[in-house]
Amino acid sequence: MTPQERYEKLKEHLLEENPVLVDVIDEYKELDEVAKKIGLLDENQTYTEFISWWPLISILGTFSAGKSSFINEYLGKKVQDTGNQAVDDKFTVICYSKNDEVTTLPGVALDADPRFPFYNISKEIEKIDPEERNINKFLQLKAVNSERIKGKILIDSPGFDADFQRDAVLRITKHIIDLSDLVLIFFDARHPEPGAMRDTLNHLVELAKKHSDSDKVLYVLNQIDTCAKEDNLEEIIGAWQRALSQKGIVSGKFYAIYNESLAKIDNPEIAERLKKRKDEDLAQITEKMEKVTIDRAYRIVKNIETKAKEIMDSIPELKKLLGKFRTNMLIADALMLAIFGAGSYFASTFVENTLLKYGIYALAFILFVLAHFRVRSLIVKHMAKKIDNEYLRKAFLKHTKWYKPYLLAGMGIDSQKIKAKLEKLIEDSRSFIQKLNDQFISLKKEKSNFSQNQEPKAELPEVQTASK
Ligand SMILES: Nc1nc2c(ncn2[C@@H]2O[C@H](COP(=O)(O)OP(=O)(O)OP(=O)(O)O)[C@@H](O)[C@H]2O)c(=O)[nH]1
Ligand SMILES: [Mg+2]
Repeated sequence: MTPQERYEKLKEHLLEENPVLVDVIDEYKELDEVAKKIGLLDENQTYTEFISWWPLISILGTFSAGKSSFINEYLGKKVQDTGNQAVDDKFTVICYSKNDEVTTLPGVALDADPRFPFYNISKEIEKIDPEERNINKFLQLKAVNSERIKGKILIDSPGFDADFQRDAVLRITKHIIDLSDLVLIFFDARHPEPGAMRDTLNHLVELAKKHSDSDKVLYVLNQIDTCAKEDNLEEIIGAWQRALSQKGIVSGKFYAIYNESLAKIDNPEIAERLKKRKDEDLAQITEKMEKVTIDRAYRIVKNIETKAKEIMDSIPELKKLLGKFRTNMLIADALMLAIFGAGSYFASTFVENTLLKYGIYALAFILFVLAHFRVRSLIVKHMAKKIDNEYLRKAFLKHTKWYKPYLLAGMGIDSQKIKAKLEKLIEDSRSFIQKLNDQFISLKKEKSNFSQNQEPKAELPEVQTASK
C-alpha cells in the first residue's frame, strides 16, 4: 500500500467511524513530507503506519466462559457462534462496516486494511510458526454494522483449554495482548478454580501479568447467575481472587457479571442482588471500552507533536554528522592527494619523456579518484554503523550518496524553514486537541441528558490545549 493509498483509505474509514479525526490525516501528510525531505522516512513510508488508528480491545479467557456471548450482547447482534463445547478455534477480529450483513473475511484481509495495528501480521505469524504459514488458520475478520463497534476493534479469541495451549496460539495471544489497548480476561463462575482455571492461570494470566499495573487488563468473572442456586457469590469471588493472587495478580481490576438474556434466576431477591452487582460492573467495563477509544484519539493527535519534535531534534544531529563527514572526507582527500601527488612527482623524476610524465600524472589522478570513492564509501559505512537511531541513519545515508558532492552534504537543509513548518503543525495539532475536547464534552452532556442521575465517569485525559 502506498502512502497515498493509506491516507485515502484511512480518511474513508474515519469519515464513517470517527469523522473528527479525518483532517488529522492531512497533518500527518505534511509531517511525512518534511521527514522525507530530510531523509528520515523513505518515499514509500508514512508516519500513519506506525500508530494504531483504531483501539484494540481483546476478549480472552477460558473456554465456554461466555466471551462470544458477551460480544454479541455488546454489539446487539448475533455475530459470533456460542455454545457449551469449545466453539471458537480462531481469533476473530471484529470491526465496523456499513453493510447490514455480517461479512467474514480470511485473516489475510487484515494486512490490506489500515485500521488494524497488525502491521504485516502475516509476517509476524510466519515468525511465530514457520510450519503454520497460513494466517487464515488462526485469524478471521468480521465486519459488522453496529454503532458500538464504530471507531474500535474487538477480538474474540478461542478459549484456552489443554488442546489449545499450542505454542502458536499462545504466541499470537501474547502479540495481541501487547497490541491491545484493553484486555478483558474472562473466567466463569461455574469453574472459578482450580481445573480449567489452573491451566489458564499458568498461561494466560502469566502473559497478561506484565501489563497488570497499566490498567489495561480487566479480570472478569462471568456467568455469576450460576451462583444463584447456592447463593454463594461472595464465596466464589473470594476463591477466584485468591487463585489470581496466588499468581501475583493483586492489583488488577476485578469484575463480576453475567449475561442477562442467558440467565434464569428463580429467587427474585437473589436476582435483584446479582443484577445490581452486574449492572454496576458491566457499566464500568463498558465505560472502560469507551474510554480507550477516546484515549486513542488523543494519542493519535499527540503523536503529531511528538514526531514533529523528534524531527526538530534530529536536524542539528544530522547536520553535525554531515559536518563530521565533510571534515573526514577533506582530510582523507588531502592525505590521498599528497600521497598520489608526491608519488607521481617522484616517479616522474625517473623518466625523461614528457608524454610519459603526463601519463604518470594521469594514472595517479585516476588512482586518486578510485581511492577517493573507495575511502568515501568506507567512511560512510563506518559512520552509519555508529548511528543508533535508524531514521537518523537513513537520513545520513541519503545525504551522503556517492554521487552527491560531499562538500555540499546537508547544506540544502534549511533548519529555520523546517522548524517554522513543524511549529505550525504542532500548533494545529493543539487546536485539534481542543476540537476533541469540545466533542467529548458535548458527548458527555448528551449522555448525562439520557440519564440525569448517572453522570458518566469517564474522565477526559489530561491534555494541553493551545498555549498561545
Ligand atoms: N447462564 C449463563 N450462561 C451463559 C452466560 N454467558 C454465556 N453463557 C452460555 O455459556 C456457553 C458458552 O458461551 P460462549 O459465549 O460460546 O463462550 P465462549 O467463551 O465464547 O466459548 P469458546 O469460544 O468455546 O471458548 C453458551 O452456551 C452460552 O449460552 C451467562 O452469563 N450465564
Ligand atoms: Mg467463543
